Amino acid sequence: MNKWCAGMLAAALMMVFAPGRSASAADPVKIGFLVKQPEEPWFQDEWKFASMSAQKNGFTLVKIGVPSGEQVMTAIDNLHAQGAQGFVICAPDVKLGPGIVAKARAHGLKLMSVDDRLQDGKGQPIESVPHMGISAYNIGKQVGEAIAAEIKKRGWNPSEVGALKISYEQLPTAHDRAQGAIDALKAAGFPVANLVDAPQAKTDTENAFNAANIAITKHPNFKNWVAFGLNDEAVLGAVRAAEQRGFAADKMIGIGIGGSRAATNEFAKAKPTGFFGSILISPKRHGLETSDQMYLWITKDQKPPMLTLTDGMLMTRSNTTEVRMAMGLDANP
Ligand code: FCA
Repeated sequence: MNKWCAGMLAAALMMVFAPGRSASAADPVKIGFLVKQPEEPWFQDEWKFASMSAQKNGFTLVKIGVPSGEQVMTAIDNLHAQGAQGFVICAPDVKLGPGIVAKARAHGLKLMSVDDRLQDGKGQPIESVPHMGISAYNIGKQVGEAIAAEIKKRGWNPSEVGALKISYEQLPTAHDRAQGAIDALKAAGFPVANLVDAPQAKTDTENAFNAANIAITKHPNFKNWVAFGLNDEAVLGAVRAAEQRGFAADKMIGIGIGGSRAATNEFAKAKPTGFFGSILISPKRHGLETSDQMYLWITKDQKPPMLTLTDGMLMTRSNTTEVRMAMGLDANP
């Protein structure tokens, strides 16, 4: 083989084995943070904390809302074109996992998931992608325990109480959260027959409202209601639907998950609503810590922990500030 051939071969090999934009130590660090529902306060808070990491570490953060699979794929291409080295993602559908992994790899981009863990073609978590999520089942149990305690405190007869499960079964973290709540209610002696499934088509307040509205109409026998689901938006939808049907704060106990503005705005209302509480989870850990980890991975080749599951704390109207401070957050979101 002459020199020219060898050179061509080496160049071809480099193209095959190093398809990403080759990053050198001098390249400015650019990290993407892709979220499925940019309008949701939880994700805005995640972005806020990711921006803090960017400021602290001196990298450029690229925030992209990706409500569809198509937008995810375009966003990853754009990140590559802009010279990013990695990204953190909460995908609109965990089944996009294999496609996201393949595209990240093709572009030589480091990949971490947050909140919703990516799945492979068999519905199993993709364990090779570092992930930070909430300890969904345990947090669901906290919801169920708090609902059961409040039913008892109010002296309600459980046989007259309907329990609305605002469900979104295709998302594993949604399933696990609801299952935790159901198991805790059962353990507290709540009648299983009074559990009412209200599937939502999308994970926002409007779809939760529609789901709850149908379920409540179908069960006129209950005197009081309780509600739980994936997040604060799910429970807020249920609370608004219950209000419309005459179940106000004295006849409804809704406990959400999240604790961002969606919940604190509700607690700030002069008159209590059926939105009794929320398990506050940490947008700081999910936004700042994941971004810090991605930065260290890119700059120091330090791989993030493969799985981190974060906790939550019950927050109600009466202890919003204390609980937020205890979780290392500012008094107000
Ligand atoms: C999921 C939910 C969000 C938030 C997050 C931690 O992505 O859709 O509302 O609860 O998990």
